[in-house]
Amino acid sequence: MTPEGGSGQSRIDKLRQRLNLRASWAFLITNLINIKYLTGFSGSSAYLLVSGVDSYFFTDFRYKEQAAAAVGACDIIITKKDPVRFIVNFIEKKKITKLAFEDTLSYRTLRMFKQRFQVKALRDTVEGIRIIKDATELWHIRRAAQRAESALSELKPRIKAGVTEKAIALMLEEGLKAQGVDSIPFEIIVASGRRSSMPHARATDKVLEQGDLLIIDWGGDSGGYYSDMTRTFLVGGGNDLGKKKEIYDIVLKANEEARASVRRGHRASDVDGVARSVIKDVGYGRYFGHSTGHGIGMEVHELPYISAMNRKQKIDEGMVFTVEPGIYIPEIGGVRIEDMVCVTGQTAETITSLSRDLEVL
Ligand SMILES: [Mn+2]
Repeated sequence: MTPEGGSGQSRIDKLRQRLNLRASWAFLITNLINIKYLTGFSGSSAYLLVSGVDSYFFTDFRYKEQAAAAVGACDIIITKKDPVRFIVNFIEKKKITKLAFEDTLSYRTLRMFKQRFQVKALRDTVEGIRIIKDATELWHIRRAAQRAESALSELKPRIKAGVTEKAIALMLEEGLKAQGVDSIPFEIIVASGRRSSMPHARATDKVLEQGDLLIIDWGGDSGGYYSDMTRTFLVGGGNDLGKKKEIYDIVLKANEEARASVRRGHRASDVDGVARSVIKDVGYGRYFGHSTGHGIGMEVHELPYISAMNRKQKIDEGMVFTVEPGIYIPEIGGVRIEDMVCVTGQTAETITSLSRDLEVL
C-alpha cells in the first residue's frame, strides 16, 4: 500500500536522490515488493524504470485498471507479448544506454540486457530505503502485531495436554482471520516436547503432553505489513521441570537485555552480542545456533539482520526488527522468546506486549 498524501512520489524521489543517476543511466526495478513500496501497485506483473528525470511503470493489460488507480506518480505503459523484450526496446528508444538493475534479476533477463546496454547490478537499494518505516507503516505493523496477539490470547484456554500441534495451528489461523488479517504471513510453527528443539519445526499430529515445552511462532498482517513473534509455554503437570525452567529464564534474560541494549548508532551485531553473551556465559552458547533477529515490514524477513556478522549495519530511528534468542537442546526441548521492537529516539520501544512470564497451560 502507498500511504495517503502522494507518498508514492516521494519514495521514488528518495530513490532517485540516493541513486544520483547520470544522463543516459536508468534503474530498472523488478522486485515486486519493491515496486509495491515505490508505487502502491500490488499486482503480479510490473516493472519500474527510473531515470534521472522520469519514471515509467510497466504492466500488462490484465492490470490496466488497477495500475491506473494505484500508480499516480509514473507514466503507465501496457506491455505487449514478452514484457522484457518490450521494455528493452522502450529503453533504447529513450536513448538510455546504461542500465542498473537489482541483483536478484534472472540470468535470462540479464543476458538480454547485456546484449543491448552497459549494465550494473545494485544490491539492497530499495530495501535500504524500506529499512526505515514511516508513521503509516508503523501503524500497520503495530496493528498486525495486535491482531496476532489477540488471536493467541483468545486461543490460549484451548491449548492443553491432549490437543495436537496441528489443531492449535489451525485454530490460530482461524483466529487470525477472525481478527481481520488478509493472509497468514508464514506457516505457523507449533512445536512441542522434543520437537521444540527444532527451531523451525512445522506443526504435526503430535499431541501435547504433560511437561512439554511448547513453542508457538506466528504473525499477523495489516495493509501489507507483517508481524512475527514467538512465545514458549509449559504444558501443565509432569515432573523434572527444573532444566526447562532454567533454560526459559536464560532465554528471557537474553531477550530482555538485548531489547534494552538497542541504541541508535550502535551496530546490529552489538544487539546480537548482548543476547548471545547472556546465553554463552551460562554455557549454552552452542544451543543458540541462529541469529538474534531480523527486520520486518512488507516481508517477514528483511533488513536489518541482527546477527554477529552484521557489523556494518548501524541501528537507526524508524527501524523495526525482532529480538528472538533461543536455546534448543536435543531430547529436552527448546525455548524461544521473540518480540518486535521499533527504534524511536535513541532507544527501542517494544511493539509486542504478551506476557513473557513462563506460563503453565
Ligand atoms: Mn522471526
